Amino acid sequence: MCTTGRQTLIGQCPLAQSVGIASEGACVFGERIPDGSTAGVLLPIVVAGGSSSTQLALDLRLRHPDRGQLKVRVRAPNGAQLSLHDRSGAGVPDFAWCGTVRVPWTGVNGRWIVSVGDGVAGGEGTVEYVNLTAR
Ligand SMILES: [Ca+2]
Repeated sequence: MCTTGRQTLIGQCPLAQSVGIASEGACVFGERIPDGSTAGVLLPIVVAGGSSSTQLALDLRLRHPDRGQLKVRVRAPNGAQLSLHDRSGAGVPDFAWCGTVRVPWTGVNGRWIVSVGDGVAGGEGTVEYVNLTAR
């Protein structure tokens, strides 16, 4: 479940439904992705309840006319960077990730940052939804 503003979403991620969610992540709706900015938009999410976890569930939905302009990264609390998407799929609209992110260490609590960069001027989009929880 994810609550923000006046909206509550439940069961948006089929994978998340199959496991107990130990903690709430965070979610945003309609957050603009800066056009022509490789730094992009940073979405900090504090993960709790995962002191013995090596995996997280990530549910990310982007609306954009061309996913080939987008880079999606996740930065762990320890500074490690994971690349989830790097400008593949030119001309294909939108991008979604709903699945497991595995890390080579134990304990996933702390402040994570999901970042979405659109380094190509022209064509802009929004982050429709993001949620990151320990599994
Ligand atoms: Ca663009």
